[in-house]
Amino acid sequence: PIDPQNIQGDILSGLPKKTETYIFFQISDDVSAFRSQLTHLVPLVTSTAQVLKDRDAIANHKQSKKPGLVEISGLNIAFSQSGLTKMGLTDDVQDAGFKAGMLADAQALGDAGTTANSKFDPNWVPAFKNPVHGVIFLSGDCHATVSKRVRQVEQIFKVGAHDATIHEVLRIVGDVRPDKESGHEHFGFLDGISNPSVQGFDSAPPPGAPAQVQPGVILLGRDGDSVPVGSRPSWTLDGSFLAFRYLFQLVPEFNEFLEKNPVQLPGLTPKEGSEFLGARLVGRWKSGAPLDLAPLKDDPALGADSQRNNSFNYTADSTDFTSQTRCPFAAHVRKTNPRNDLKQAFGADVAKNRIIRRGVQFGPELTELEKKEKKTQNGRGLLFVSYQSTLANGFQFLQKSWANQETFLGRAGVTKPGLDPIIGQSNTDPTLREMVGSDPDHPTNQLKFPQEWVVPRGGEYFFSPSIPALRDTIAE
Ligand code: N7H
Repeated sequence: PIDPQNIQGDILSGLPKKTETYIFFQISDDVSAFRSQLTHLVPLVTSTAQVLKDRDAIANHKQSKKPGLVEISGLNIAFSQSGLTKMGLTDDVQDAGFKAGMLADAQALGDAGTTANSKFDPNWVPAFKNPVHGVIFLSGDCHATVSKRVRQVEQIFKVGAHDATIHEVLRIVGDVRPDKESGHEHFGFLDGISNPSVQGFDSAPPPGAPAQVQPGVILLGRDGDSVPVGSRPSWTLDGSFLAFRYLFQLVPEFNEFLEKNPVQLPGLTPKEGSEFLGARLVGRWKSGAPLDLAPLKDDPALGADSQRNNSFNYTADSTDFTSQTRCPFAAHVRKTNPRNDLKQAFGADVAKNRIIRRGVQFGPELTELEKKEKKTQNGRGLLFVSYQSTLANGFQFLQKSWANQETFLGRAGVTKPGLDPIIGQSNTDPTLREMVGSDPDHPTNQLKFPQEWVVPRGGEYFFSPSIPALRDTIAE
């Protein structure tokens, strides 16, 4: 059975956070000093068991109606293949994507870039174009709490001293958005609603919601892992691959597109038509209410109700599989989790392609100038994190085989639903950025996108080891 003491807290529960600092680092050449100092970090690594306790404390505090937030902090650590290799951990974890790293995958992911001497160079920030050995991320209720934790980490690895054992290559601070926008990503949509419920850990999902997945879809070495149990190195048990993406969002530009292209239905004002278009692109309204259950009008009570807001399967009526009346086939949430569509089309189960999404927003709220000029002036977006036991079934598959494929998931009458309007991308043919189905009354009308609104600027594939593996195998 799964022991919550052994698993890093972000994977199955998600570190509770208002803010989160990511420290991307390289390990110095004094690898043995690094590995011995790591023994001091291990006790600070937040387990799943600790997160469950922290969540109880947060719930009790809320009930007590005391002001402010409970002081809570969390810390997790993950390594890339180059980091494991640097430490001499060269046994084969059996994941081709992880071993090659994200930089080698950038072109295949569709990231924009240039090619010189047949070498692809993505438009990424420099830090991710060089080896990043690992990431330590620290979460908390406020910046002061996280800063205290950051200082502990810096002391452990002697950051700033001549014999520092880590060299920080990039630090990114993510912040949950303020007030009413809390939990909403920068385009304004409630996020973090649909994550797979894991057998042996989560309680049963509400009726109508997707079935539980086997733990091995997320955790290596558990039932449901696509690599036969027992054939990966034993220290990888209960670890998970962490795909990190540094995604910038062009919010005023996205808003302007919605403004200029409202869905025209009788009775809708232009403003309502624009909101409707946004919902058609995402598959949910800003409140979180899914189009499959609320096809014509937002239903904020539905969006906020965790017992109902994920209880759909694109099977609302028997004809729905071939109809886009309720939800476009290309809508972001339908592309990245087609739920029952896969069974209808191929008799296939979507379970092995589920990912657990964590991550947090970064960057400031829109300024008045940005609103007025409809042009991004400040970097903002999503620090995307997903967990899966096989990258080729999880993040890589969702991005390459679903979001970026205009033919997915074609069906009667609609052979090319188009790209995922939010994250779909093509670096070979930019004119591919289009979809059909945005207008429920004219489901074959094409809608062309003048640009991308989500711009990847880097990332890496990491491995988040179990706590016993950190203690007994990686630290020494
Ligand atoms: Fe997506 N968005 O605001 O439009 N995403 N996403 N995502 N996403 C989801 O259902 C968004 C990205 C998935 O189970 C919601 O929890 C943005 C990447 C998956 O029904 C919203 C960005 C990948 C789901 C957004 C972004 C995914 C999902 C609805 C980038 C993987 C669950 C909330 C800046 C390759 C689908 C919810 C399901 C949901 C948005 C990135 C995947 C609002 C802005 C890179 C699997």
